[in-house]
Amino acid sequence: MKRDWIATARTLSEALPFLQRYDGATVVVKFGGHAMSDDEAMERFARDIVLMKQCNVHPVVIHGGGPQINEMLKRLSITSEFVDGKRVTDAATVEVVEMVLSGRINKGIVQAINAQGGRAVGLSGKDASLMICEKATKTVKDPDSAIEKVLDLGFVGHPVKVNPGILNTFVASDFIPVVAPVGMGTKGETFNVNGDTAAGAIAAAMKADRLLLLTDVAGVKDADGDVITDLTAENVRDLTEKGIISGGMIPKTETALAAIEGGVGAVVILDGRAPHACLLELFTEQGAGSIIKR
Ligand code: X2W
Repeated sequence: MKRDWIATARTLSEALPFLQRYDGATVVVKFGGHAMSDDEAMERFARDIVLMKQCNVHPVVIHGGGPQINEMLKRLSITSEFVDGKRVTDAATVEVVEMVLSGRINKGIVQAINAQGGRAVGLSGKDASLMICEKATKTVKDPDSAIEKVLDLGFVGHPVKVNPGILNTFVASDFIPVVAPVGMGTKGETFNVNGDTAAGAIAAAMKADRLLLLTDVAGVKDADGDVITDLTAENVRDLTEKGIISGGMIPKTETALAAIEGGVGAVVILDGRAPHACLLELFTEQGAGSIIKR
């Protein structure tokens, strides 16, 4: 079949208002472990990121890697469990987490971006003291006695101070920062931070224009299972109270609310497995997933 080049030119022309709207914007992109399902998905993602930077839209990539950590822990016969979407992380586990996130995954994304002609630089929350953490705490109520007890999640970190200076330097140049969600404690500890939490905290510290949370679901769904394209913080709180937002979506919407509260322009929850999800959201009329604004 003959290719319709006029249609291609039209598509480019239609992107003009969006390119103008996001000119010079900072867009924090959370790339989850599930979204990097195969080499092709990785290549497409990398290409979108390089295209953004080429168009003077400044991406800051924060990645996850939950499934890849699971795989490595399994190989090493280390078992792990999750509480509210957070991995209970003992001393042996945090070593593996840092090796997988800061090593294989971070360098894999850096290499994929550079293979598309970008200039990616990989770092973790330890570099230039980017993300200082404290031990995360989790209290649970015993259903029978209603007595609250504190669960020990080990080396799960809660970001208390983000120093985005290093990222701002990259944004102002032609480098693309790629950040592994590993935080540092003030007493020499290494902390495992949920990728969404890290992305939210970094986006807020940078006062990013957009935070894109690439996941493996199409967005926030209503009671009928249809994606809600536009939401306010108020809508999110209301839907959560009604139990319509539940399960794995809760950490994402909580991250979104905290990021908006912290000064991020808007947060989009979208399916990272869909081809060119970032381009669809930023540069087309239709957009993608669910956008949450103040
Ligand atoms: C995550 C870090 C990786 C992550 C973990 O250990 O799996 C905590 O749960 P995804 O792919 O974005 O889920 N950390 C504390 O968040 O990966």
